[in-house]
Amino acid sequence: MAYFQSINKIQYEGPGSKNPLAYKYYNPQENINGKTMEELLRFSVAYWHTFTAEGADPFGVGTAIRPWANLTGIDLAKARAEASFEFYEKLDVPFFCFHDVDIAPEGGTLKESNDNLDTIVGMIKDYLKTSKTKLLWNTANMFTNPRYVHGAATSNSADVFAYSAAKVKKGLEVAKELGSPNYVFWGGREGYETLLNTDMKLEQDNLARFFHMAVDYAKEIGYDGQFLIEPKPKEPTKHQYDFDVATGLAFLKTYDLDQYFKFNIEANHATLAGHTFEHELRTARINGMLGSVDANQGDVLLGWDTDEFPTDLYTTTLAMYEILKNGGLGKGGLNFDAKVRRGSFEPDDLFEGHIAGMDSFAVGLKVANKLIEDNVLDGFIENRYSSYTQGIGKKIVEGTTNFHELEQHALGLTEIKNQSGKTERLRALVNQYLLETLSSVRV
Ligand code: XUL
Ligand code: CO
Repeated sequence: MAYFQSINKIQYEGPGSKNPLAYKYYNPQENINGKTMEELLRFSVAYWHTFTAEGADPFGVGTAIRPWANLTGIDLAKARAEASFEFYEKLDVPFFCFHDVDIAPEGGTLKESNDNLDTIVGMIKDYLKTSKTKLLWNTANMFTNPRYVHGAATSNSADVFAYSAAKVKKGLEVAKELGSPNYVFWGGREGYETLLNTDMKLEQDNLARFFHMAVDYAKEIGYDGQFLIEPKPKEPTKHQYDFDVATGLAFLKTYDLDQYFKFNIEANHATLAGHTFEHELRTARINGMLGSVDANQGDVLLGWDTDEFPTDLYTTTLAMYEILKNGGLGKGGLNFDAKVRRGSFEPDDLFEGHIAGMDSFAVGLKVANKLIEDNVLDGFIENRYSSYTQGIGKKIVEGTTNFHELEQHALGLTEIKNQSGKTERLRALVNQYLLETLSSVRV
């Protein structure tokens, strides 16, 4: 059965096209430096926003019109799974991601929930045999059910800790069964509301114990996917322990976990932490910890996670710059952890949202590639730090000097010459590259 009957396979029609259901810039087979756009961008559909969510917000019920809306329970789950593969094929997208509860309803007991999960995982496994679209990552939802009111691995209740362990154990088995290259940990309620009732040290120690047990279990069952931590500073808890990449990295290093994990960086989480998206990507990249990306955008006027489809070309350019400088995303991808607005309730909007996001990242890729090819920023940066390539600077970098020698050097200085950082010139250059790329692809 077709769920999106009026929609044909989305084709690349080029920038001249006015067809809302066509790619204008994302041309999957286009070659960028020896790799196709499809290989470099590794787009993924987030199951929860696209097939499970119904457009509810804290003030109102769902508005979404969905072709599976008349169904309930496991039949609804089966219809969504069926529809999802039709959607991936029509969009021609290589990956998808899910939480356990997105794909199958929770039962009255853990055993019933696992049985429901097995039913849908079995269906997905069959689809994967013939579908070009593969699983990018899966994860366990440990934040929706009331049992997680005080957290999962950081809950004050050892029973909740155990229940959470059982969920991740099952999640790792599913990841192995479906050949998932990554497994994600987003600490949904791993944080606190008030320090007045919180043993922060025990909670963080327990979180680390939980991660070590997950690493051990993956080894035990022979699951070799990449483990990813997804930082977020707040929401739903007031303070989340995985605040941002730097905090996450300190945590991983403190508990000897850094060799087992990388980061899944989400644009809107970066901005909630008071950082730019590219700051988080750069922090992960320079530490060899950039694993995957949740590609969305926030709203500068709103202080919460709005999970919008990414359309800001300046940001997609700077993000793709970091990703290309990282040598790509390896096993990771660009997952659209993004939802259409509540007012965009028609099924077509699901396609148009993804097309907008994919085209925006395709433009970002082209511009970033050109910036790197022409050595625009690297050349400038290299020159800016040239004082470290000779004389006393070289000695600092090589670790062959000390405070005595540096003092002598300073005493001998008659003047210190600084150069302009040229922020405005560089920003204007990025604009120029953006506009030139856009005009050169216009047919
Ligand atoms: C929540 C969020 C999650 C994770 C997966 O803000 O980003 O959907 O991506 O649990
Ligand atoms: Co996310």
